[in-house]
Amino acid sequence: MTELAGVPAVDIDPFSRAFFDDPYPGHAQVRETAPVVRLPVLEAHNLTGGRPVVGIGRHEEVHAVLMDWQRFPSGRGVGLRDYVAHPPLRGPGMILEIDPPLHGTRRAVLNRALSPAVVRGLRPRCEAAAGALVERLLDRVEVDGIADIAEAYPLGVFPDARGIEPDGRENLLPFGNFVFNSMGPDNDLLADSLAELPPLAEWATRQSQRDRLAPDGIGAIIHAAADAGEITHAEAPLLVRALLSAGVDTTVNGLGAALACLAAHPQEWARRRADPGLARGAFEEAIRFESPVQTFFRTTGCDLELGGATLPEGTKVLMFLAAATRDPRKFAEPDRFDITRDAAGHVGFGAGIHMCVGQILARLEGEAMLAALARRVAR
Ligand code: OVP
Repeated sequence: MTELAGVPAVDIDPFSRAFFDDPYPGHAQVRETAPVVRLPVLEAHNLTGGRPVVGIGRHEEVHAVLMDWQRFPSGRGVGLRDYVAHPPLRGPGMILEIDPPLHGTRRAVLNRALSPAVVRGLRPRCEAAAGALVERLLDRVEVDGIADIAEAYPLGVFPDARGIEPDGRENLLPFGNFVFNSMGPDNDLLADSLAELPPLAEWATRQSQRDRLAPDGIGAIIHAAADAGEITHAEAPLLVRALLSAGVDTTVNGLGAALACLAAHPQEWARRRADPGLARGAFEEAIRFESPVQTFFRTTGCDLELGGATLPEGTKVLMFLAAATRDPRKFAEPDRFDITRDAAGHVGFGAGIHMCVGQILARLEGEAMLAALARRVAR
């Protein structure tokens, strides 16, 4: 492995169960050690053609890398694998791992499929579903916030919006799990996911064909773009499928984060209940506080300098989004959950050309669920 002058190593495995169970000390270590740190545990997996793997946890560098797709492209994979040497474990990343100009063509279609107008049309259904779920749960002695709300709600609402049939929805969570596990090294989490993958992938592909989709859903809008010649008929089902990869785990994590934060901070929940005007801020602060997507990689496209470090072409750069959203250089008292703070500029939805294309729908789901709870649940 090449030397990287002046770049200190941090000895963490950010894709291990132990790290996921308590990521905060590791985030602080990456963020406070240096603007750029070396991650030897990830280098040892030999998935980067012998090139370095570094991590960044400060808002300044994470934001700069997100904004700079020319020097930090996504096309060599946003996981640890450098696709130059190690082919993707799943079909081509249709948008997440595509650089301009092709990225822009596909993004324009998804922007329209998930536009404010489309999401506005979904609002009544989302609100009704949230209200109905809360009414059902009120009869129960005990409610598991993750299984019964954070998972149950998006699993009901999102596939409906996208327009898939009810059978096989139990595949959505393990499929999303696989997608995110595929970003890390070859560890036990990925092995478990790969073992159950074949029927899941087949199901997801089948659900993305035009004849399986509701005629008035988000999926149908994407297929219509192929009729208009914006994208090809081969690309359309793959882009529809990407919504299954990207839209489920993320909203489950976001909603779960919001519930966990508001349960742990009863005074913030009381403020939210008293003032529906805080709906937007409460969900946004939860996204800042926990960052439903914890990390993504970029790959340096040339020799370059970042945060005082000189990095060779082909370096994998792990952006710790969840560390950057708690960077005290950017947010005062970052470990305080405060639904009235200005959370703008957090990178929980990313930034730049790849910034979350589903964020309007994600906010609708989060705000609708919290509103339904606020009306009926005191603590
Ligand atoms: C959070 C995301 C996540 C996983 C997969 C994809 C996108 C995809 O486009 O395949 S964004």
